[in-house]
Amino acid sequence: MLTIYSQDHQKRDAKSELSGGLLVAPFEKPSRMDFILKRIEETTLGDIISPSDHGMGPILKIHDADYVSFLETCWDEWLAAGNKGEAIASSWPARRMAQKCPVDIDGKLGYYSLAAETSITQGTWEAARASANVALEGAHRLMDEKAVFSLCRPPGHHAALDMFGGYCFFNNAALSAQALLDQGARKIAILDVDFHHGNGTQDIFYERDDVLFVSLHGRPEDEFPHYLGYADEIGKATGEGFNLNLPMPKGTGFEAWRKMLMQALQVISDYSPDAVLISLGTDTFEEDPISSFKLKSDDFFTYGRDLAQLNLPTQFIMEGGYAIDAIGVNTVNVLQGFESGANPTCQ
Ligand code: SP5
Ligand code: ZN
Repeated sequence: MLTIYSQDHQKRDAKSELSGGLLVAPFEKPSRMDFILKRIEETTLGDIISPSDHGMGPILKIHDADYVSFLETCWDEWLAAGNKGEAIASSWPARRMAQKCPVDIDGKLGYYSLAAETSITQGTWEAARASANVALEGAHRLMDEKAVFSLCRPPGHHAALDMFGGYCFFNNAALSAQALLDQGARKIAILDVDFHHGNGTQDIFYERDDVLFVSLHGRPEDEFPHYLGYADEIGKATGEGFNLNLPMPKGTGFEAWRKMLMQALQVISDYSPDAVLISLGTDTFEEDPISSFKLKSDDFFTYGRDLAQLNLPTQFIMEGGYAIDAIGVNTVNVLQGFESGANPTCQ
């Protein structure tokens, strides 16, 4: 399988994440990529290529232009205001307050964010742009390849039209889905297997029927992003019936998770899309430090093989996964499982 990767992700190297009342070293860190790359090389999964620059056009089809400008200038504005640490939101336009973007940088940070754990730092913009290019290059390559792996960092599925958070800035899966439609696809399915609900992806396509969004995740009663991901969110207007949430309780193991996956695969298959995008977070792993499902390393191979049953052009887009020692094996197991299912004779 072809991998698309840019080392510019390293420019996102935040020092602080608000967690448990402390500023800790972020879970979403550059070395995640090193472990995945090492495993790709060990297993000779396939070539690794760099993306070309796809420009701002595709990004502005998904994200609000003022939000994009905010991401580009946030760090400079934060420094110009005399701040010493990383840019972190500390107040929000909550219920019954005006939903107007202020001029002040503290006001803007709250306006354009959905969580405080994600700081904006020098280099975040460049890394987010590179990650978007990795996704967009994958969409482009999917014309010739049956399956591609966009090794995106920073991740994307929490990012919405005009909000960052959950370690995400641009919604890489949404960018790719739109690019595939613009290349001539009629319908795209996005299957989000990250432990967390893909609130950004859901929101972006909530009123559309040309992108089906299906998500398996920790239920919002228990887990981040807390305020979206319920089973009764089924889409709206033209999009009604094209959003499926499959929330699961803490402690969910592979048997129960795989049953939900089978349900997801049936719904995707019935939709008969031209391609499927997998928002691939491997934070469902039993040892993940911020999640509560119980998948084991071998389970990732098994479900990768299950995904091949769809028999569709497939783009894997990297999302979360924070158990650093196992992230390489778990992630590449999905890809190898997929290949074993796609080519059952060449195991
Ligand atoms: C892409 C992705 O996986 N983003 C996840 C962002 C989660 N951020 C908030 C996590 C809060 C977790 N608190 C867990 C406490 C465990 N003891
Ligand atoms: Zn996640």
